[in-house]
Amino acid sequence: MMRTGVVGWPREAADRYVASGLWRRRPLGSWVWDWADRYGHRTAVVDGAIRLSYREFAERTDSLAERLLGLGLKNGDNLLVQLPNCWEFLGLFLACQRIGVAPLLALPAHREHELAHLADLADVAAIVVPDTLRGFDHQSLAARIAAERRRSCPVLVLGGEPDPGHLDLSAMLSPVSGAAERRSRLDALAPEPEEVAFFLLSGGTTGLPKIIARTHNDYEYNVRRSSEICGFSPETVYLAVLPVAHNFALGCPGVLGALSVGGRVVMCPSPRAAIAFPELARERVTVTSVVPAVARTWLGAADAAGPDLESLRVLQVGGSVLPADLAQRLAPTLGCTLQQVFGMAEGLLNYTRLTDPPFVISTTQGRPISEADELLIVGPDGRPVEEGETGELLTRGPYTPRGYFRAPEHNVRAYTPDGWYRSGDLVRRHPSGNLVVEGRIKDQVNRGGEKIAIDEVEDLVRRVPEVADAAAVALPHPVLGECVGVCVVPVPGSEPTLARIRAHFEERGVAAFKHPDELRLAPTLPLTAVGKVDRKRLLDLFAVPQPTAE
Ligand code: J2J
Repeated sequence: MMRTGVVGWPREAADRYVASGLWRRRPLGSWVWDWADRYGHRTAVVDGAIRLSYREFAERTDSLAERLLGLGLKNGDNLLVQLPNCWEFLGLFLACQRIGVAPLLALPAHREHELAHLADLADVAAIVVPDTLRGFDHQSLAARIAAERRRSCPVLVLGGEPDPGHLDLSAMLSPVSGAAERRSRLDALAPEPEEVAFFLLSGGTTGLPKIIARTHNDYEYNVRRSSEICGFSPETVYLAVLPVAHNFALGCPGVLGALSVGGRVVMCPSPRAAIAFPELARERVTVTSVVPAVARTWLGAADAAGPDLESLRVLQVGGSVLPADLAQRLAPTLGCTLQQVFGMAEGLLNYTRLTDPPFVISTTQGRPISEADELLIVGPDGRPVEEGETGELLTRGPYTPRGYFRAPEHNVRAYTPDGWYRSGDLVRRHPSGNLVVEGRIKDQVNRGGEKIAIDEVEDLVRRVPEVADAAAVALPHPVLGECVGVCVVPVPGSEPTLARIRAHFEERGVAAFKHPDELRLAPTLPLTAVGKVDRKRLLDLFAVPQPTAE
């Protein structure tokens, strides 16, 4: 069932990807029994005290898939998922793949502002949330969003007591007998491989988060090729510490990559060293992926405690700039190989190779995973720069969709007419052939790997009654890399504080990582000669400390 608003690959490119064997025309749901048949009694997933074999995992996944059908969900429907790292996420993700329901992967940090928009845009047919998480009542929020939907929208809840009318996700994952018959019933419902398998979120550069539709064909390749490059094998034990709703921990190679080669996945609810290190030691984890901000805290913890990280072979780091000092210290301190990853939910993935020389690993962000990845590095005039010069990275390829989901106006700016994705990243090619990320031209804050659209923040700040005008900027931050600064022109006679502005974000239900970190008040915004906000002068305002009443 084709969804509307999906920008597919042109016929010619799709045929080429199939003919060259990159696209195998297999729906992601076929993984479930491929894995169970091959790796049956091996442990697939560990989550705290829970350990499930591939076979148990397949039976539970299929049982859930059939119960989802029982709720009236069907091929072509979309479902909003907001779950922390837990085995149930994987069961749900794959149950959806069995029946052509596309999960939209929201982050645990998202709140009403984001979720209501996503539920609407994707016209979701069900919502799945934890009861509460870190003190926040997700169940009540999901109920409010479901009530706003024009169609009936069941709410599935993980943990706690489901409220009347809500369903218990754990119960829906309990195995029912008759696995073989159910398997063939569900096989008959497999979606077409060129259809949407699931939705990732883009930090976006304008407005609310954009939705990226990933297809079975493209993501199967994304995962398979990533696993190959990262040397994943049945010996792999992958620790999921970043949210698995992120492309990185999901399929680069992530949890799906580890499972698809018969490895073991350990679901960890937090990247904090105090939580992740004991898991790492207990399960003899061989590989994990983190953002630089987490890597920095791990370095400190490893220095201090000398914990048993001996099993760790590869640490993947990506999502934001990895400072050189950190890059050099990680491998020796943690006793593993560093792999830099420059990826994007929009598609293109670059990895340093495990065999690259150490100086290449610590100073570059890797190279594309596919020979079919097309890259252009262009100057402001849109023409390719000289070899080795810095320019904006444009890309097309077998796992880089040609447009955002249901965003035709934005697509005109974010993609060229012939389908190149404008990454907004400034890169240059290193003599080794790898890419070096030099900066970006998109209006975004990269706060510890979380992407925040500048104009979304500005728009929210302008809604504070005491604010006449506002501009936001990415400020340097010692741990997060960047954080959010806002410069406000107050309404005459008022003096908005940072606390006041943050409270406004809270009231509107905006994800906490987007709340401004620093505030400056100014009589006017600094403007350029053509009347645009002068970001350079804006940044200068933050160089001088300004006492604000908080
Ligand atoms: C500098 N900037 C980077 C890096 C991403 C793997 C890893 C990361 C992501 C991701 C991902 C960077 N150095 N090493 O999806 O599968 C910035 C760039 C890029 C944007 C994409 C994956 N790695 N970035 O971070 O969709 O600006 O994906 O365009 O969240 O992060 O963000 P996102």
